[in-house]
Amino acid sequence: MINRRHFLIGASQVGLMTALGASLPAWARSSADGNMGITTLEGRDFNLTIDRFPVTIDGRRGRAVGVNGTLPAPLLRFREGEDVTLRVTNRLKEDTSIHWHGLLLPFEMDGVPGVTFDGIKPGETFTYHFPVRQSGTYWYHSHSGLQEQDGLYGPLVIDPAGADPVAYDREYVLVLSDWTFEGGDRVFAKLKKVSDTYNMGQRTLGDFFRDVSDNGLDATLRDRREWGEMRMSPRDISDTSAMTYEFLINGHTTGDNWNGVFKAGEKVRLRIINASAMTIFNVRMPDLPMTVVAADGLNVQPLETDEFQMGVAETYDVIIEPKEDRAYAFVAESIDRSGQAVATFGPRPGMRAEAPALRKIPTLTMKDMGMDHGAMGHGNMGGMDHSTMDHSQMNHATMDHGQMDHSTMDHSKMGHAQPDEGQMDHAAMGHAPAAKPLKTGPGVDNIATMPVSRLHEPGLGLEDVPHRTLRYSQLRSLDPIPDRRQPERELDLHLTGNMERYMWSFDGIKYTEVKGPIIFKEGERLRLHLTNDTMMSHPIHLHGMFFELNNEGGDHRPRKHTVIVKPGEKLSFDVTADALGNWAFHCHLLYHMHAGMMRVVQVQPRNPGEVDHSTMDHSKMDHSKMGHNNMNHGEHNQ
Ligand SMILES: [Cu+2]
Repeated sequence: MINRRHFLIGASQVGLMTALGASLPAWARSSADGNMGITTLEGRDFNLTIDRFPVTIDGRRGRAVGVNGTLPAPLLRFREGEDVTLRVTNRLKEDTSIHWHGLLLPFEMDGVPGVTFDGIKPGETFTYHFPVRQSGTYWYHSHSGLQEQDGLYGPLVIDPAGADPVAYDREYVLVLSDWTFEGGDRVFAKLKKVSDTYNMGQRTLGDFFRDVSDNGLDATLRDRREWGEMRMSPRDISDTSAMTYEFLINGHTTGDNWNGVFKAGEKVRLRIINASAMTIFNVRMPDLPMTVVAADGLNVQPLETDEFQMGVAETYDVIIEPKEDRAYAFVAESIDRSGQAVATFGPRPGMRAEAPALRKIPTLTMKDMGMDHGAMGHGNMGGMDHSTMDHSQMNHATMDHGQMDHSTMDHSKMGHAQPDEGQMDHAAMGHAPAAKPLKTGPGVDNIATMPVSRLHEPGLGLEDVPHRTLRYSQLRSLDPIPDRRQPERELDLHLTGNMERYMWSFDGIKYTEVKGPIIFKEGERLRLHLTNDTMMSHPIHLHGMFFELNNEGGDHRPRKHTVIVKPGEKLSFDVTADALGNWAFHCHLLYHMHAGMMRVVQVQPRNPGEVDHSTMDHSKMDHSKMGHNNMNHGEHNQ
């Protein structure tokens, strides 16, 4: 297959507009003029300067923190197999950093202050230098404070060393983001004070009467009562919204109308990056099917769809083939439907596609609390008849699962080796997920009592749209996964929070109060189970290593760096600990990470003389001697 990208980029108007854009002052480049292409830097050697600069967003002036004076930061283009050097100079009055999202590199180059290096001090230049070992669509962003919200993010594309299995005539990079004139620090402070500050979708009296007419008075009252007991708003889908955000495509609002051109009949590759701080987007192009060809940078078996949900930090590459002489809208709608960004693809520059109306706000149900009665029959409690259970008698607050602090247990000493065929039965080992020592408390307002797999569902709120939607269960890696071993060890992690107090954590313990990293052993094959006890979707990201999402895809499971865990969902992924060092592992909703939904994974070298635990008899182990009995989980929750 012939890759004509280089020829076309050079000859096309996109290249011309990018060149024009480069001669404009920074504030003009970032918005409102030359709304095509994106500033691009290509090669092996890069100089990036981080500073504050003025931007114009939808005609309004603001100040951004970013790279080389552009919003988003310039597109960096590497080639697989080359070594790259990036000198990053900090002109801010505060520390900064750049993390290369999704890249496989030595951990010292990963750019996470306090985890992999000290950060970049004001006035200092830090030199990143690493070999490029992969290809695809990625991005980069600050890992310091809330700078990512204020504009420090940019796209990163790596061209493959050999032939690209994806054929296309032309390509565009689309960076989706959320911008606030308030600034990240102020937004976070407001959320801490009043967590539903930006909730635009509170239930109304009109909704109540509509529910009564649809579902009857009894059902409506019961539903309301259950929600009331949980003290949550069923429309709390996102804790930020268009109340503070302008949604952007390549730095442009719908009004700014970013433009991409095509010739009818061309195959156009769109490299879509969700570089938001907080916004999960629904992406669609009305009247134009999209063929997904890559997810999180890696090729997948081509899959045609009409809409997909993108977690913060996920990337998707799609091929579109517009055939008509007309403008097409590219729509990125926020998950809570409070706003959207629309760009135009057309045969001529300057066209404007009609922006579709915002769709109805989706409403959460009990399923999103991990309490889906309807799905229980085929959940992991198959056969139980819940219809006769009196749910009202359950007191979640008193469900004390013991005083064990699971997060500090060293499973590596417990010899969970030799699982068979990936079907390890935790219940039989006394490690039943239901016995997870989590309980509600100040930092944990809910525990999913019946988490279910939701990989076969589209993103939240897309269940009833009248067209095809992408589900994680459909994704298949183009190449077989490189490590086909069964996991030697399994870990459980709960995504927890208290929405009213804006506390976010793993296993009820926020990052600043965690004792030590999660230990992986070099070369080890692990399975991580994630259970979402909260009512929100969390895009969970592991640095430094791709993981295989367990979606029944066998040797073609998709390999990802970020996965959305839906409310009330339990999912798992396998990972090979092949990258030594410290790696951040966190929710990619910026304020959730900032509030504490983060851990460090430490991949430790294997000791040559280490005992083979696989032959240990687990039944003789006395857990009471492990010293976990005196730990008070509640204390960690402050
Ligand atoms: Cu989160």
